[in-house]
Amino acid sequence: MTAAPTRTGGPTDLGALRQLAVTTLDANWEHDHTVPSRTLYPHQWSWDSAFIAIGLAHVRPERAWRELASLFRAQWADGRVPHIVFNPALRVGAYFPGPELWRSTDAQGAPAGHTSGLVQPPVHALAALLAYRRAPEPVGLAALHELYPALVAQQRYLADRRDVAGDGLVCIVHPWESGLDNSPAWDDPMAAVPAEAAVMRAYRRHDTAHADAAHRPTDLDYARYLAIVAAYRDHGYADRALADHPFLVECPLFNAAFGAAEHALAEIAALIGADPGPHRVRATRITEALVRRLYDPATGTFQPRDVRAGRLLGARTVLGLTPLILPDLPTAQADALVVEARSARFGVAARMDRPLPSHDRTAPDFEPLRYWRGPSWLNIGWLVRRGLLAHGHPELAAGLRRSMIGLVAGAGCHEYFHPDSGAGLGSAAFGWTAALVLDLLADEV
Ligand code: 2M8
Repeated sequence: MTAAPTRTGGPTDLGALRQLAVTTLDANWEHDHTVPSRTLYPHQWSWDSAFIAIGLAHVRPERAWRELASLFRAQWADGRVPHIVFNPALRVGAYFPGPELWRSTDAQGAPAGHTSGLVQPPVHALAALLAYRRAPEPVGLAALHELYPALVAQQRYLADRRDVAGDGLVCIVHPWESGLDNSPAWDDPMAAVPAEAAVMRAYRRHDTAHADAAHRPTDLDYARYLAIVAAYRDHGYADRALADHPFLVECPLFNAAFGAAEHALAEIAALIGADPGPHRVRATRITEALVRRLYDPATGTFQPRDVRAGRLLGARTVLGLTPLILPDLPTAQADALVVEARSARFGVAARMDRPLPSHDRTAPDFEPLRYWRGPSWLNIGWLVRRGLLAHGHPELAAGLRRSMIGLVAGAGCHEYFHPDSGAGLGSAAFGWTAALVLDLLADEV
């Protein structure tokens, strides 16, 4: 196992590690879903639920299916799966921004309960497939039958309503949709969003009451987040008039997940007796569009595209590595991503001396403590490891796996980790960290 310098609080052996992960998931279980964190994120989050279902399938398979089913019950009529499903039992102010800011129930086609109006990377079909593989019976196949139409509708929403540039890729309309909220990837398009930090005096941020403000997005970030939400909400979360929207970006991770979902749906379709053909065709088209529009031969990695400005964004973040999860990524691009992953920027190796960071660790704006601007996150490492396996790099995948297990063994099920010391940061009992470490432990290498 990777050495764990200056970390404290982690379990002592792999059995204890597994137990800690199960206990964390059990403690975060809330009637029909798992909260990412009891303190910071007490509602249901979309891509968290997908990652969590992958881990639950190992230990509480019935809950894995309930987790996905409860999320998809909040799906909108247009097929969008909201990024937050609010728990009505919680007090006003339990999370900011809460239902009073989103006002989803005023929007056409929204469900009766309160949700956000944004989406997150569509990793759910992959999660359903993996959950099925770990726990096929007794309910697995029936659950796939139930989920399949909803998963197809989720993809249809993205393909039909969010291809703003008409190039076959999905556009995200808010940094929150990427899941990597304050990544340096978004600094340029965010700088163009008019807002002033002072507007935050009118609100009470919930996150900074539970986590160190120096580890979180700034007030100016939040002022811009709210301005973008207001722009979308005030158009009823309709995607028709997006040309004037203040933030329009094609994200490599989001689109890689979009393509991976079609690959997973092809397999699910075959399992339930539906036609996998159309999913395979769509998967091929998405990979082609991703390579054509987001691969930058000059840097040898994938870069987000700012659709408003009509150009690729320059920051080299870990987002660029994630198209590796596409099994049909051409060899030239896959090889280039492996070079990028092994570079001093990201340090992936058969024996890693430091965890995979979320941003280029040689960049001047690398911030080891601030959320998605440097710290190491298990969900991203888990995706990159899958990609390395898919493209024939088992030694690198094994190095990354050992590094991730070492992080949790050293510090516990933290939300994110210091990219040098591995110290635990953010929530100390985080859902997807617990779930994904269970999945990593279940694999041999
Ligand atoms: C973080 O995002 C939320 C907003 O959606 C927040 O900062 O309050 C991100 O890390 C996101 O990827 C994650 O899904 C969410 C819940 O864990 O927290």
